[in-house]
Amino acid sequence: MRRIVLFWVAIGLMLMVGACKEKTLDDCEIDTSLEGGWTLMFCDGFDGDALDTTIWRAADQVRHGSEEVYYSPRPENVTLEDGKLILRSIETPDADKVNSGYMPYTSARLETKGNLDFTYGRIVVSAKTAPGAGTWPAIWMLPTENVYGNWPNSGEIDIMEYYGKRPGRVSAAYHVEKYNHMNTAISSIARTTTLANADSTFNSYELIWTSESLTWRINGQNVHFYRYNNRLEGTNDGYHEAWPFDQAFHLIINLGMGDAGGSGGGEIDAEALPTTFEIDYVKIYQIDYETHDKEAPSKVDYVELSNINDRYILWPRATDDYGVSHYEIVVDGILVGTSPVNSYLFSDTSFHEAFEVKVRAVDFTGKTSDYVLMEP
Ligand SMILES: [Ca+2]
Ligand SMILES: [Ca+2]
Repeated sequence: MRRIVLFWVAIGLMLMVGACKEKTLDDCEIDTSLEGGWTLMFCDGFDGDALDTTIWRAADQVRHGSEEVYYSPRPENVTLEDGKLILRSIETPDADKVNSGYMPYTSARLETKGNLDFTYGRIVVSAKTAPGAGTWPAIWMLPTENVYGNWPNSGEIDIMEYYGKRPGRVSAAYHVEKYNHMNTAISSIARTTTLANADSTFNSYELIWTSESLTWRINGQNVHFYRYNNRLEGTNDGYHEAWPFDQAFHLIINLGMGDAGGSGGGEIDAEALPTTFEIDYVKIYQIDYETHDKEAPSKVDYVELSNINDRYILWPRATDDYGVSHYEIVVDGILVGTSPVNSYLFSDTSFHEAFEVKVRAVDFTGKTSDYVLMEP
């Protein structure tokens, strides 16, 4: 897990504030920790003169799906203005139309892949979406390594998507192997929230990503929730078919345009251009376990063999003061595997012959519960 700990920044800011008391707080000085042990791990208030390219990589001459834009790192498309990150979609200048592969519009797409990859955390983004038919601004996350296979098997988390063709609403969603828009009703993986001022003012879009669940919030109100269900999932490929969210992910912020034939922005209203997707700040918190976590996890109530798959065992979740990292599965005294969720899929049924199969919970500081034996 990569951590960019900003304690030295906090100390520097405190000194700066002390030196010039008139200064108003900038975004990264506000709410530097949240209840529940959440500590600011990364913050960008976009207050400087130039985008921090050690974190944000701007796509260059890249098209995404059937969108009608090329993403560009040019200042016309991505810039900082008045403490805001501005992604701007414009009609492609005539000078750029010499290339036969040009798209009618250019826009911007930023990602943190390779620079800011993390597992679990609380991501808060203050954003104003881009008005105009055809816009498709999004704040989302993809896995940095496709450990469980290509999309959607390794997962996708959409913190916020907006469609200019239907203003006044925003959407939050997840995509995994078992549940995605190709095999599942979109209404069960995505939640749409009415937000009349989405494209006229800044709203707070938040994802609370723990080892157990995803919770989406807008302006502090829960709008969507997802977690692994060990009675329904994990029996075919293992837990990752429904919960691939135990790996490092990175952030993507882009202003998509068009995709008229697909599920995206739809037909573009050229009269609405240029249009901007604006970000006031991005904050990422993680729990400071070493400081806060004091208790070992509870032991699980029981461990049982599934009655639908004889390679699959399951148990109720353990509880912990700051969260369970994973479970350890031990067969006749040998650690055979770990699982971030409350089930485990064996590769074969030889464990049926074992003297004992037992499971214990481990928290993020390494404290462990007592073992519980699988019921005979
Ligand atoms: Ca700002
Ligand atoms: Ca604990």
